[in-house]
Amino acid sequence: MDDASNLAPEVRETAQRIADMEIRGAATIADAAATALGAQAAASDATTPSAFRAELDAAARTLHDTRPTAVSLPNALRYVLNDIEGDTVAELRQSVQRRVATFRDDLDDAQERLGRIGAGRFTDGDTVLTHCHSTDAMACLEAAVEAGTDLEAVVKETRPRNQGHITARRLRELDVPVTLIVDNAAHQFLDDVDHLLCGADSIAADGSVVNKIGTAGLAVSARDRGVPVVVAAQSIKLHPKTLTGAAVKIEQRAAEEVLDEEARADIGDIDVANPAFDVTPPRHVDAIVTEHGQFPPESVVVLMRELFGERVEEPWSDSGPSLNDG
Ligand code: RUB
Repeated sequence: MDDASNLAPEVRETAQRIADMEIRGAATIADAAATALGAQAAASDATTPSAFRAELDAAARTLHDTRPTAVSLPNALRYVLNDIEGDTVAELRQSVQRRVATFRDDLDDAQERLGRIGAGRFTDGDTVLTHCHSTDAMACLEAAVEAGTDLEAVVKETRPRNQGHITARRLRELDVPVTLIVDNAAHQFLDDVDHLLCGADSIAADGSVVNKIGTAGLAVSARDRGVPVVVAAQSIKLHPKTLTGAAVKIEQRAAEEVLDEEARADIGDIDVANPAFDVTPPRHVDAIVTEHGQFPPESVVVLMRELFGERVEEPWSDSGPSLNDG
């Protein structure tokens, strides 16, 4: 039966935590979504293969509908649900669980490999400017530090959610000296840094990089000052649907993230816009670092075709329950 009442509690909980940004960042969201599909497979008491598949599709829809911009989420769901094999519920369950385990291992491997490749961009004494918190970008910095490279970091706060604080804490743990700055100070610091390093939520076929709001303006400034703009993004961030002309949807988040009730009461009735991501055109990006090597943004399409071909179907995408149903 394809309804929300068959959703495993782990699926509901994961979906809620992604929507609330307790689970955040494209790679972490992908990992959590795949894990939740595994939980759905384990919890299912479906008695027929078609009922089992319908439950997984419903779980995938619920997870998919949480946040629209990071393509790692549908890519993870597609990876787990495409090519599951079996004639019985038990075989299908095992197949899902194998695919979840492989997906998660591959995700870890990819990040490690990408980190080693990205680390090669840094030399002793370099200062790196970061934006938001990206585990792919951190993997490059971690690998560099592990290899003995002396780095410093200028970390942007990244309003409104201050993900820069997570980056600052992680860099402190690595003994990298950190200077935290407000977002508006970034331009001024570009003369003091050697690299701009950020992650990505989605990369389009033309090499445009969709990442946390503020990336695009920062990349323009960095380019103007001759600071290389490096995007660390494992291949799960490549958006296969953009091969066929689809646009990446930019998430608009709640006004309360920008203006709390007290401030609103003080200012009066105004509109607040809170786009969570923006699009950096390929001409402002020097390199995209993936687990398959570094690419000029314009050539990332070759990798995209190689990895995804034209397989962009979403087996879960018929209408079905959302978080608020059931
Ligand atoms: C996070 C963000 C990160 C990318 C890459 O936005 O924009 O730069 O997701 O992260 P939010 P990672 O905090 O709104 O999810 O490299 O960890 O996948």
